[in-house]
Amino acid sequence: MKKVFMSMSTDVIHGGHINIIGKAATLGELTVGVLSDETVASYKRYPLLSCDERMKIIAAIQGVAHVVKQEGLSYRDLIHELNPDIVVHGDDWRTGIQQPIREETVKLLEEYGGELVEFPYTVNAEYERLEANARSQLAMPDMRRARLKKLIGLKGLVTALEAHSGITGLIAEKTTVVQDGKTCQFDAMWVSSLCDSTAKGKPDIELVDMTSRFRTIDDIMEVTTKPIIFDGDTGGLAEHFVYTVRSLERMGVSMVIIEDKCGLKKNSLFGTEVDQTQDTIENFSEKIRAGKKAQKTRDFMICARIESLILERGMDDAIARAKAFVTAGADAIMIHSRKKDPAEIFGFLERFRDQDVVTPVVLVPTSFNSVTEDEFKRRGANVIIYANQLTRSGFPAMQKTAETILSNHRALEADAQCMPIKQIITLIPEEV
Ligand code: SPV
Ligand code: MG
Repeated sequence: MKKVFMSMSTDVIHGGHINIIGKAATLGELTVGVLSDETVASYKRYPLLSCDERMKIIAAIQGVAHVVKQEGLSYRDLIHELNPDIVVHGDDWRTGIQQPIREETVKLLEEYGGELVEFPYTVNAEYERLEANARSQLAMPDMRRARLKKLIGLKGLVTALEAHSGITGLIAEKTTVVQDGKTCQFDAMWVSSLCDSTAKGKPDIELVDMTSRFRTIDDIMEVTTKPIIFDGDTGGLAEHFVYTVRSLERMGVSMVIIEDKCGLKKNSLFGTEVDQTQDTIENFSEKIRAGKKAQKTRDFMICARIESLILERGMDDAIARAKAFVTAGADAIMIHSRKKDPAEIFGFLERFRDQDVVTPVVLVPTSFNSVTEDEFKRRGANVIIYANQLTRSGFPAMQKTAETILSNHRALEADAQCMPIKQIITLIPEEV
């Protein structure tokens, strides 16, 4: 009997899936690779059913002889392990994001005379409706809020990209790259005070008020489903912070990060070039305690951001603060540095992980940007925030276009720098 292999990512099983399984089973003994949660999350959307549950359901379908877990979109490992005579897939993967996976599979099969059998893919309107429904559920406050903690648990390390508007939110939501048989997407979005302020032409000094910051969150939330980490600056007075916590929770934000500074806050990347005051451990701990007490849901996270390295107060101070803030109830710690050399960040991670192996650590590698996500993960970090790169690339591009038009007294020369008009008018999907 021939060995047949196919792969499944779905958690919404419909007649089309049963049909393709039935057809595959007529070709031989069928093994189904069930995509891991992490793979489904980075390729499609966060799965509504866990991999274990999906494996149980698929194993019970008539025609399925075996189920195995498939890590990654690539068939490479399982083809090497199982040596199937036939791989079955719908013909929809000839184009789009799965095309390179198809090409790799064809090559792997050719190596030993295996065969690819493709069945015509049929669009199932009911499935499309359920899929759209599942997607919109992910955008609802309870689902969205809870997902950051789940993703940290699932992946160990998650990434967040800065978003300051609906369109930057869409970029963070949809950008996908296929690499080594894996799809890469950002896991979450960072609503940066620097970029939110910059987009409004204002300095990053807590001048843009909370109502306006919430409006930005709302713009992003309206068109996306991914979890949001909110830059809460200093959190303001503890008496005000409790209201911020409640509002963010209600909106479906997953985490607020507040920094242990007080008085007129300036952006950390100025370091000691400007006057900045660090809050006392006692005051800041009190603010964290007040926030945690105000919180209504289990999944919302308050992250304490430590500015000791930015303000050159030393590693001992940073470590003492981390300990105190976790004791006060902080769900995560963010350590910041503006040095290009990551040594002090690595030093912090080593010392912090000696005393605490569970509390997630958040990093914003704007200056120490040579380190890869894998290395940060190995050293004990859990959240990597790309805090300002869209703003820093988008605004210069606009400036250059403005200059090109001014210098030429017409727009012709600027056209090459612009997205074609056809593309811009179809860029925004009608439904998220
Ligand atoms: C922000 O993005 O607003 C931040 C990170 O707070 S940093 O600019 O590095 O301080
Ligand atoms: Mg900020």
